[in-house]
Amino acid sequence: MIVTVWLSLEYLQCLFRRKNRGCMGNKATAVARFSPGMKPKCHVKARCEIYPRSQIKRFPVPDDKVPWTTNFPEYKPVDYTADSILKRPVYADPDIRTEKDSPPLTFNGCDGKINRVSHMGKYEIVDGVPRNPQGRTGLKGRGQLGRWGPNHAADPVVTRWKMDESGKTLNGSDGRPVLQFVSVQRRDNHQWAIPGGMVDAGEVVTATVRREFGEEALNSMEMSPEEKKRLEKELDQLFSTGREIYRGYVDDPRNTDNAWMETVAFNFHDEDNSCFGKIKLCAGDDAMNVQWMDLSGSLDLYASHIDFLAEVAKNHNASW
Ligand code: RP5
Repeated sequence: MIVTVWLSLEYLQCLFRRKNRGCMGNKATAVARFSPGMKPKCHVKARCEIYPRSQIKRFPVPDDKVPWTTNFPEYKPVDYTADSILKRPVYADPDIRTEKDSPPLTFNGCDGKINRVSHMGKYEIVDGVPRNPQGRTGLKGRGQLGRWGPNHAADPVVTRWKMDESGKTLNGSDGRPVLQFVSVQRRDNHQWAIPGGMVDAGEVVTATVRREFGEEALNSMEMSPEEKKRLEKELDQLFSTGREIYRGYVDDPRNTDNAWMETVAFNFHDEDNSCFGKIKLCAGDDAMNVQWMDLSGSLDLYASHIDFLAEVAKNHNASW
């Protein structure tokens, strides 16, 4: 189902709660939602041995000990929150375990403009802090993540068919046509990824995908006001239709027992290359490179981004 405007689930939840209405912004206006059936798998990258951008070693968690329901008496997760997070940048929560006089956070709800609702349903609060709904990670605290509980992101999967110079679609070894997507190389770990990013407080996810694509794949932050205006028009066309392909937990290496990434991923597909043909890719912000990359099951991408692409390939009956 192609949708033109989304009203996010979390926005509805906030509306029904009749409080903290600014939580997801007020801009979305109509309901039309695709419900993907994709479920997250058992997290693997969220148990990576060395925590990103640190020397911290996670407590090893074997596959069968990931669920909180499995008894694991020897479990002693390392406690780690990066100094940069403890310094309280705008997007970071207070350290609620030590700053006892800080105002309580509204878990499983909306805290002013901050959305603390999980796409995965209600999460547990244990010893005053949220518990990762996908299970143990070998590390407690927030690591590199600013929020306790869900840290919300949005991911634009921008696709086109791979064509030769005459405009003929090219097939892969399985005989199916090859799709390409806009991929960025992350500055922090040099891994290729979908150009997604964090949802700002009060922002709707449809605005986040557009903003992040502009910043990371088109370098909009470095543009003059005139160039930005022109780009806005092109992006209007580009992002006017899309399909939600995933909503939920991300197997991100930054996840901890108490803080984790969640996303809403959308596919924006340009069937005849009429939109993207006009737009020049240029890496910006957190991205060091950008390129059209062939979709394939053998790609090694950041977090669980490969799973989103598998869904896109399936939807378009593309080579995989
Ligand atoms: C992933 O991290 C999400 O899928 C999204 O692509 C990304 C957002 O984090 P930053 O790129 O802003 O670090 O979990």
